[in-house]
Amino acid sequence: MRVQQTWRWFGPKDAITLQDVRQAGATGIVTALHHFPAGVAWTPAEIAARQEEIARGSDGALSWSVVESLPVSETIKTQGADLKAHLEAYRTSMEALAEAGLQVICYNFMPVLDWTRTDLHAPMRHGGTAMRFDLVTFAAFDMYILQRDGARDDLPPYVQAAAEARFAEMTEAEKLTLSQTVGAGLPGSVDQWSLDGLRQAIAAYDDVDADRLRQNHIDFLSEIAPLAERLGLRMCCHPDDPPFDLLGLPRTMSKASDYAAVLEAVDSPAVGMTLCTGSLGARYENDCVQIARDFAPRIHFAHLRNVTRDTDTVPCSFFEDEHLGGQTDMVGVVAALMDEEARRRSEGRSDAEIPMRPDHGQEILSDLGAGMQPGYPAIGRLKGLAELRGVMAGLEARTR
Ligand code: DNO
Repeated sequence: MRVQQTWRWFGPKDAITLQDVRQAGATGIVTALHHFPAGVAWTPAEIAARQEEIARGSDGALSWSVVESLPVSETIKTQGADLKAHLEAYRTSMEALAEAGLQVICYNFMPVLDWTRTDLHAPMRHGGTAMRFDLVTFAAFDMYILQRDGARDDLPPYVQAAAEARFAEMTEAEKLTLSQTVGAGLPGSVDQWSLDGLRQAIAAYDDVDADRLRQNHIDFLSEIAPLAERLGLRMCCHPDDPPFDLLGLPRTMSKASDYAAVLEAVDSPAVGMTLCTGSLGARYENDCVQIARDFAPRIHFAHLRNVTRDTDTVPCSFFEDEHLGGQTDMVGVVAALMDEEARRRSEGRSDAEIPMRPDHGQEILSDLGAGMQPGYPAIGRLKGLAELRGVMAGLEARTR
């Protein structure tokens, strides 16, 4: 079977074991040294220890195939004081990872918050739960819990009015859960934010508008691309999730033209995209099949996931649908990835295989109440992977 099937594993603390991952049928592990704060160089010893854990826990069946994420610090994103040291630490980590045999490194360039949801367990009609981003609830957080200056100016009037009504109805417990959900740092995010910490982090972007942020991203890539090329690394930027501005902060990797601008500015095969259909799919004009085809040679990693939007507007509310449900043509995306793999193979490229992972999953069956990492339940992801594997097998059979 083509397209390397991987699984995100959060390290020894993950409630899902490597033996579970084997039973799900994945052949590669996606992980990171989550205990290293952004800006601190990863050490060869810790990288080796993680590789050994993976080999030992899976009886040698699995290995670490993708780094997600090597986080880019706020200092690099804003070009703050200590920029040089942070870039140096990043390059040191890249060197150590390459030395250990890792080649694919995912990162993102979202200011302050990584992926953001307002409800981690929204009930679905089938009895399971899914994650949801609700624009009105998020606005209630922004206006009344964070009490951000200027929040109203960044929100459409109808959202402001609805947020006022929603906040008035919320219990204290719901308000607390909402702050924790937005600010508490979902898996893979760089930091855990208190409200004050969040306000300070936002203030660091006072002079960073969208153009500045995009330029800072290009500067960052220009700094690391020559090294990545030399080391044989493939850097791949994850899209903004959700793919529109939040908290008055610019987001500049939200649509095809954003990727085009950055990937053209740093035109290196070592610099590319993490195709996340769930993130991009939350913006109605993002046609993920077209994006997969247009950016194919620069796609180094894929997150396959589906969303259903409440409205075709930007910004909008959405929930995480089943992998083959939702509004993205998943069969079309998988076909595009498989065509690209075939093209690379015909060129004899060593990076022909594009690692993918079933991204997120709804909580179903024994996932419910099991307290796994939000978005990363065992059964929901296993179901997503099985469905995607079925799509791949079907597509492959048609070419025989
Ligand atoms: C969420 C993930 C993201 C992703 C980072 C990549 O589930 O897809 O947190 O890991 O944005 O840097």
